Amino acid sequence: LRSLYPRTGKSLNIGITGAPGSGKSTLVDRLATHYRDSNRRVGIIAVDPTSPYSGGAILGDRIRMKSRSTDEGTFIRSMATRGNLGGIARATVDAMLVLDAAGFDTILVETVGVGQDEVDVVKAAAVTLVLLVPGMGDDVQTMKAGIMEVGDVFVVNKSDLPAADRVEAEVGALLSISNREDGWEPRIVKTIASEGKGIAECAAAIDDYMRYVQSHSLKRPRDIRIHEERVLDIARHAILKEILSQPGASGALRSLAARVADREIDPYEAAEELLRSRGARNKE
Ligand SMILES: Nc1nc2c(ncn2[C@@H]2O[C@H](COP(=O)(O)OP(=O)(O)O)[C@@H](O)[C@H]2O)c(=O)[nH]1
Ligand SMILES: [Mg+2]
Repeated sequence: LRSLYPRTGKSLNIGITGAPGSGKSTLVDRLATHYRDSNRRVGIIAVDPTSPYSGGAILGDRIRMKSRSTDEGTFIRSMATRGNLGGIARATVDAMLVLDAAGFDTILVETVGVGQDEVDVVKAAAVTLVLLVPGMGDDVQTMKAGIMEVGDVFVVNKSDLPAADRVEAEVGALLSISNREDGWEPRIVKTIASEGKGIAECAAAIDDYMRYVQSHSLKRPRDIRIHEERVLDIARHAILKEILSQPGASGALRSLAARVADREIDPYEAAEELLRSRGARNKE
């Protein structure tokens, strides 16, 4: 990644998030086709919450995206989330960098918008699509709980189903009371991904946002914010790794934890102790 890094920064990274079954893979496949038609090289990364060994969801995604898988201008990579400490977000961003360096100018990242990991992933994208579908009552609820802020474009997919208009109105109402720091008013587009309807409108909304970012000089501040997070994340990880790789570290952690469990010390004290072991070594 160090040697690749100077070659990165050229791709348009698009995050797509939404509940399982909302049609993310279907939309990604259609968007990929749309971009391929204008000769862009498309990288696709699917972050799936189920392990490839138990759920088979990854194979499912690959099969569903089959129309793309024989095309040289498309690369599909699935990432399994195996519950490691924020590792998936880092690994996903790394995968985006590799595709970027390899000349994929458009990268679509599909994540299930649930955990912090997924939110971290979409925060690293230049533009984020939030998928909603009619008939999932708590979706709008979920948006209030945080996904609202990450959406630059809201996609009401499965607009062939009744109540799509209502979802659109609800999202619109919610958006009208939120006010974004950057002044962008998120677009709402209706799609029927399974029939390829609304895809051009969706791509146009993405373009609109990117133009807005460009014309309001938002790109650099946003990039800096993204990279601040990333540097912190890598540093945090490195510190933990350093502490836990010291000889006897796991034993020391175990006995600290036992003392916390016995109410001998509190967890904050224990954490400080753990950090001190690192400070001591650095002085040596
Ligand atoms: N009725 C309808 N079904 C759709 C639409 N888009 C996707 N689907 C179906 O919804 C199911 C889940 O789609 P998928 O793309 O796998 O969702 P994901 O879990 O969010 O990636 C599949 O059976 C799709 O064919 C749509 O616009 N309308
Ligand atoms: Mg999917």
